[in-house]
Amino acid sequence: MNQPVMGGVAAVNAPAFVKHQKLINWVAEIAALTKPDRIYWCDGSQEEYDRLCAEMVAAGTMKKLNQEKRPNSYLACSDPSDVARVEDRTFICSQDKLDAGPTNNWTDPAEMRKTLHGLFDGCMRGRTLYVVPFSMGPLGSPIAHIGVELSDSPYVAVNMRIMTRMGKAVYDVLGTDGEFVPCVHSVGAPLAAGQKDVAWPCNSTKYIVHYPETREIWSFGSGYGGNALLGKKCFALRIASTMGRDEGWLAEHMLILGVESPAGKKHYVAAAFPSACGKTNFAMLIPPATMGGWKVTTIGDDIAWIKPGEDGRLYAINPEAGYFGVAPGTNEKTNFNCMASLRANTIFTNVALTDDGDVWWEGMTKEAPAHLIDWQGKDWTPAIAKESGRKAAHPNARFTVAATQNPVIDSAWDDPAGVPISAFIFGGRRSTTVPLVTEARNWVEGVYMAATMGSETTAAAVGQQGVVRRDPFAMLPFAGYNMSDYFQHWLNIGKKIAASPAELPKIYCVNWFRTDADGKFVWPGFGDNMRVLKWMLERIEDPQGIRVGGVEHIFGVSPRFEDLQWDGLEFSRAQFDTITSIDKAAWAQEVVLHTELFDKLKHHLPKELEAVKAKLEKQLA
Ligand code: O2Y
Ligand code: MN
Repeated sequence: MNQPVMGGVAAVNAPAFVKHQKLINWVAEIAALTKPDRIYWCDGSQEEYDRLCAEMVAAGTMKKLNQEKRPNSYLACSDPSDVARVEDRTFICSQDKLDAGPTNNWTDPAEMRKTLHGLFDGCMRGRTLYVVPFSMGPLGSPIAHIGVELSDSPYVAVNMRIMTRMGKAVYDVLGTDGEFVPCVHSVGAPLAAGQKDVAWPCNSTKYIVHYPETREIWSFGSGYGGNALLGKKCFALRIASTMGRDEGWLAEHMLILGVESPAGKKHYVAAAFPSACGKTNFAMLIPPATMGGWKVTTIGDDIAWIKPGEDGRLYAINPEAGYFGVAPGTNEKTNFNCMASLRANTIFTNVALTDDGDVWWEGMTKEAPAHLIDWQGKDWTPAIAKESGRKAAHPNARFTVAATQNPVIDSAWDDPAGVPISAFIFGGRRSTTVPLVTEARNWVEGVYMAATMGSETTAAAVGQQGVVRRDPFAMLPFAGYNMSDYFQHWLNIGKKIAASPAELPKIYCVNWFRTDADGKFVWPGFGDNMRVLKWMLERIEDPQGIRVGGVEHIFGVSPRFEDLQWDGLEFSRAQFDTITSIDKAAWAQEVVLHTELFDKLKHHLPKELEAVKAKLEKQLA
């Protein structure tokens, strides 16, 4: 249990189940720096989870929701200044600035260590240091890796229990000398003796720091999401991508889904989309019944770790064990399976509270309730919203829920061996230019598609709306090293598979967001995306395109109208043309933007990608 302060230093008192002396020494070292009042070693039990939640309810950090309506669920509301990932405060502190590349913030590691030492000195005074052991990926899987997060936030401890395999069993895998990624997190709000705490402690100074060479993560000042749950973006993408580069595997911002044909043939695909492109919806898609018995199951909704297997194929795991999804816009129509997942055992953050103790967010129901308490604790009515534009839920409000609550979880989601990947899909939000779906003619062309991917900004992000931003591989904020080296790594993986007996996965580029002359989306999306998935999978089964056709254009191969199954959907040839046409003038402008990106990334930019661009330019000339 909580350990008392002895002579100003909290006793480490590691439990008997911790046999890793280096870990115990590291906890002692961080405690000596941060000076918490107590050290608590998490065991990951349900009893512990319930107790920490009860303590947060007593402290005003969380509210317990109506047990009848939302059993064992909680609402936490953050400080209004601490509501999202802070990309401008996120640093990749490699020894050499060039290794971080032009798309990351960089500071010399020695200088950053000095700054952080100052900030972390005494930053946990008056608080408990929670030792949170976690596995990213199934415990003991050859694709999984272990981390230990030291945090002064009980909210982090309970969220990490949902988002990762967290608890005692991790120590069995670690043994006496196993490797782990050390993650240090503080909300940066020490308490003086007798000082009353606030509901959501945080600090206006924020640092989310990665040292790729030593594989360390240090986070200060925020208690929110990707800034604080360090297994997710910090470890599973930024640090893991550098591990993947060094060890020959991939850490990607990708969902993984299983697709089974009516004949019972199953494939797994991994798909990368920038935020606000419906990734969680795609991962839990319900195929139209009229298509005759296709099934989609979820392995993961956000991150994939992918390693070459002995047979040369790529095998993927979801390193996470839960979903930290955006609540606004989610409803029974957009994502039935997600709503079903949220019926119980869920932590909601920054959504609104109904008068009967349940949750609500914009888009959850057609009609808003007559009265709510909004995410900032203020009275909210539809009339107030109309007058002030004030949202009941923050646009980045989230739910944290265990993957096992998803009714369409794939039976292999926890398989330590991972699942073989048949295709990679890359998509952005583009109202023009990019066709509904394009198959790359080869691996290099597919890597080019992913590298040059762009997406229009939405209201969900700060800044100008509708502007196309390049987001290579949907990894812009998450690549832990130089983006050009990352492209090269993808090319190298392709060469490695090509040299093995295995088939290379096919690569596709999709765009669900083409609009008509009135600015309305033409493609219905959601479940109907199954029609596109079906075309891809049939092409994979028929690589020569003998039975499943397509038409070749400057960018790759796209289906003709007659190549997609239309049962149950009224969709005209003219509509199809609107979302698949290639406008050469628009493509000429598009390639100018590719050139701008390549100019920015010119250090180590692979020649193969420049060659694909040159070929495109030649075709457009
Ligand atoms: O705002 C945050 O901290 C969450 S960001 C996030 C959460 C879940 C999945 N993806 C993302 C993302 O930014 O890509
Ligand atoms: Mn994401």
